[in-house]
Amino acid sequence: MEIRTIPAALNRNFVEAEALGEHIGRQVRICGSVYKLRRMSGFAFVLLRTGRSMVQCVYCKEDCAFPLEALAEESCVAVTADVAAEPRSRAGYELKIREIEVLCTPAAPPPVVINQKRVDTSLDHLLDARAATLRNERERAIFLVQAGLCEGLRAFLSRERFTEVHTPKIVASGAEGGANIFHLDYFGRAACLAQSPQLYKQMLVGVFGRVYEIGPVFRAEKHDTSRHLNEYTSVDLEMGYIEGFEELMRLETAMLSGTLQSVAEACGPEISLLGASIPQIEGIPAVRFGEAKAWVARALGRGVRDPMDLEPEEERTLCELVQRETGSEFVFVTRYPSAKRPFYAMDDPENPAETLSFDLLFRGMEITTGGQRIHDYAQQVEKLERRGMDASQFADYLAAHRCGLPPHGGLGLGLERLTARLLGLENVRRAALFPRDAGRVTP
Ligand code: AMO
Repeated sequence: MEIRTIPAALNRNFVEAEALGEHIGRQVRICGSVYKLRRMSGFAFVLLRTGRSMVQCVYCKEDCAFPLEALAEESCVAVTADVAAEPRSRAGYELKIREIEVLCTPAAPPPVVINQKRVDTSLDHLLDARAATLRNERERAIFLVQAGLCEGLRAFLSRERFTEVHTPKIVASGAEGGANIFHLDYFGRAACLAQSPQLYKQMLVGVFGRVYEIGPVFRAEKHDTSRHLNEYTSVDLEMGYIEGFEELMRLETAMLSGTLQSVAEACGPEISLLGASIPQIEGIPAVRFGEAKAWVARALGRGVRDPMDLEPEEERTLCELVQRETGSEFVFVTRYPSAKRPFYAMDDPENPAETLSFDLLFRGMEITTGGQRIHDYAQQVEKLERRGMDASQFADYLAAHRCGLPPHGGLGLGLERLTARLLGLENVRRAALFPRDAGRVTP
């Protein structure tokens, strides 16, 4: 029997596109997909799509034995090329193709043209043909920026000593109430898909002090809107030993400030390709819910409607007013009515009709909900009972309170909404790789 040791080394024979500048004057092998073939007189440009970049190569019949006619767009290839200094090119070098090895030829061309500036089709078709349309440079850039956001968030939270956790998505009951719960038959028992990691992240505050999770959550939204998905990625955090809910708003301000700065640095080419502007955050203004409602009603020239929540139009108007007044594209709305917030929200002891909570709006839309939670066992049981809820249904959650929990709070931020607002995408579906809505479970 032969036993082999696999070394912990990544000595690949291919040069990464991002490192090509270090190879000027040498011959390299590079792999990627043929994004675009542009035939000129006497030569051709072969644009390769690699993991994160587009690499332009030059093909001349005299230098390369491979017949260009045999090369189809979207073929996966390994190219051997000379890296030559070229001051006229933006990269500062040019790749002269010497050999092309085709690793896979597509069985058919993409169902829609993907190698133009934009994919010229309807939103539905864009989403139906995702395997192809995500290959478009702009569509892909959205998700490179989204990955950059997650990287920035993780770096910030890990620096602030938050522990990353992974909580179950198959759960026994809803954490957020409301009608938008997906019910499941779990081997004959009733279960559902997690609406949020809320109850678990609170339980884990008793263990780790500070936790975060970036993961999928599920909401059975029946309405077809441009801001709701049925499965979205929630950036959740929970922090113990807070001295008030404003500490959470400061934390979110610092987190977004640091994350957007790191995204601007890491994703410069994608951001400019998408024509997005990344705000610099030094501080975020905050207004009280009641005052925001009145301000918006005045601006819209009507009375206050739905005194419990902000309507989408009101969120847009409020953002415009705040931006005009302060220059900020973000605004915190604080102290939402207790009647509108879930059972775990801490009411203001001075005014129990209000919660010690907030939403964060960005460019006209809510992207975050957060607040302080009830940490005292008797108080939490009392609030559940006051709402006519059965405390025994929450025994596992309440076990954490029973064992003692520090004063704590946290927030949940919708990753797709943040991405969409940041990149100026009208529909949140554009910021989900494979969105789930009432009419869509494929691809
Ligand atoms: P909430 O239910 O307000 O709060 O959700 C938090 C954030 O998640 C995003 N969001 C959605 N994004 C896309 N599609 C949806 N259907 C959808 N629903 C919500 C929004 C929203 O601001 N447990 C609390 C958070 C907390 O207090 O920690 C919660 O889930 O951006």
